Amino acid sequence: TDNVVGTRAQLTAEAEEALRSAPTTHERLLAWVREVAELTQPAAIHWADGSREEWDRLTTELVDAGTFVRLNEEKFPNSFAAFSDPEDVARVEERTFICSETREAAGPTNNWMDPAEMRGLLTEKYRGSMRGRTLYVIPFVMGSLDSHDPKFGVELTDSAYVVCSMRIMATIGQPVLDKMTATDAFFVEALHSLGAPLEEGQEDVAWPCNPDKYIVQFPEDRAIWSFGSGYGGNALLGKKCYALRIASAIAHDEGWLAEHMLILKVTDPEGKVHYISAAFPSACGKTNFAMIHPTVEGWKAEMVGDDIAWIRFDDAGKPRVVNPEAGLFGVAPGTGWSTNPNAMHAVAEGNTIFTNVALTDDGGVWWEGMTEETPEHLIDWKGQDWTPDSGRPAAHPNSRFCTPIDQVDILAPEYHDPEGVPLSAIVFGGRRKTTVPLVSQAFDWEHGVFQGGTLSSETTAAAKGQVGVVRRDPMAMLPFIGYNAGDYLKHWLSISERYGAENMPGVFYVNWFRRTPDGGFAWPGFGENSRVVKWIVDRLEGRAEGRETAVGVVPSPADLDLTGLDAAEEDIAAALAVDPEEWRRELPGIDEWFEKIGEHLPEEMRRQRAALEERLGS
Ligand code: GTP
Ligand code: SPV
Ligand code: MN
Repeated sequence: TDNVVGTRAQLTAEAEEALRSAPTTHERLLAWVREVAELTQPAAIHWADGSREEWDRLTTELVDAGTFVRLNEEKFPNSFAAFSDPEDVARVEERTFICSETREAAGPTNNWMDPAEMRGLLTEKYRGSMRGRTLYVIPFVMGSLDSHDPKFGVELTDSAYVVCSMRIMATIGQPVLDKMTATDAFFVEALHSLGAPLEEGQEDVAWPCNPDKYIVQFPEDRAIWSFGSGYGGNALLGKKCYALRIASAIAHDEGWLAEHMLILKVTDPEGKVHYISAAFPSACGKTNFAMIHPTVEGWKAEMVGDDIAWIRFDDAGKPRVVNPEAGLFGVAPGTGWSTNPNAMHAVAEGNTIFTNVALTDDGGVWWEGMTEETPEHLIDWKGQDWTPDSGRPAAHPNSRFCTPIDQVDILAPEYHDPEGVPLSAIVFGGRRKTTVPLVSQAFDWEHGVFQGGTLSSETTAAAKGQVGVVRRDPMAMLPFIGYNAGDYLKHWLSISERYGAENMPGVFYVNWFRRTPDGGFAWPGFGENSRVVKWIVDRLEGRAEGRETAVGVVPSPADLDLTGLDAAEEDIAAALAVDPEEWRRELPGIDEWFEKIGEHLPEEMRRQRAALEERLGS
């Protein structure tokens, strides 16, 4: 490969030996590892086999290094807490780049730099960046290794925390490498360095990173270069970088969809099964919805995925969806025994890495919303003593649990099906205090693409930057589209032409976050969202009513099963309201968004916008 340019330096004897005795004969991989090692100058190279022994060794090393705190074995077996640099706590969108050949291909919503220029710039950053550290080679596959077309990747990283986290989030190690080698498979090159070389005798810090961060995707080359951050989607490169940004570019070329969606299996009281995907922006309720504990009688929910969905179409044009991940990287705050017991059970099984939560005095973890009662004393995520009157959160708002998916009691067995599950409906959703009703059904596919393409949501702590600002977030993919956003909307529209309108899933749009005048949530959310799920499935089955509004078909309170719901009638009415006046005030925001997309905006989107205005009247 010619991906890393510049002068070569010698490897350490240990690194040379690791290359000589490599557990693969995959030539491109061997050449690339050598090239990266010569550039980054690690003290050693380690081929991750994904074994339990390797996990035990690395977690012990991380405890010794001060990166991990081993939790109380009785409460959280084989589990650890990590605390990041306070400047490295979330995705960094302003430092994320789509380096396609042309600026136009990246489009107006992505940061762009000429790929050759970026490679040149980053090559200098990577030069010597792994000195004193180990270069870990992590072969991984997104989705099943038994898929007809396994999507391989190899992450090269100098972070043992990343190796341990990737072991939870993806299928990694020797079996993956063996299949890659035997089939001489293509793999996505995913290079990651903390950018914190250790000089001779220099003492390490608990969370090495670099203030100068780059999260770079080269969509044409299907390559990822990440530098400077050790956190979440910036560093676990199989997740957002590969399974969304790179995969969305692959999906565009191959005629499928790589989306920021959970996958939920719903069984109705007659035993009929539907699979539903839902796209909500970061920290807007995907994991919670995926693990919903239904309150409505006779309905059963199971989880297939909580963050990413790959939707392909079979020979008959029917959509089938897989979750390419093997773990959950879930928002801790707000996840508790009352709101999400399924998640709590999963993490309580152990084998979990917590990052930026608070520590309890008995060696456990705590975060806001975990329990009804607040502990009297904690060590907060910054390592400070904390009491309920400290006046600051104990856990960082983007603190996370990283847990194997098979610890979820309600994991649907079909999660393991390499070709996925049939898809009945797509749900879009955002976090809006006003305007957007609890649920609406799109009139047709094109209207659904308009709903998704103009989705709006208040920003959250999942990305660095201001929180609570309303922004357009098409299909909840704004930070994850690996190419031009206008072409992305065109691609969505083309799916129906390509596979047949009759094969398209139903499209719905939800908002769990509408407020009442007193500032509270109009809808109780969480398990009560099952009432909305019931309405969605009943609409698909042609057995629920709704009224046509300007923004889609919306249930009246009488159309929802509200049996046993503890909520005031006026709050429910407020959650379901469609106020044409409020919606007319949305139009300038939509226009601004379309302006931003520019020339590549499909004409159909303008037609939909005009039709909405007409339905709203004046
Ligand atoms: P990412 O993993 O960052 O993509 O986030 P996510 O979309 O998986 O969001 P998650 O389910 O973790 O929820 C984020 C926050 O929203 C948590 O604090 C939840 O407690 C809260 N939340 C989730 N569902 C609901 C709901 O139905 N109502 C209300 N009021 N809050 C919710
Ligand atoms: C998100 O921000 O949507 C996440 C967290 O799921 S991260 O993996 O860091 O992107
Ligand atoms: Mn999540």
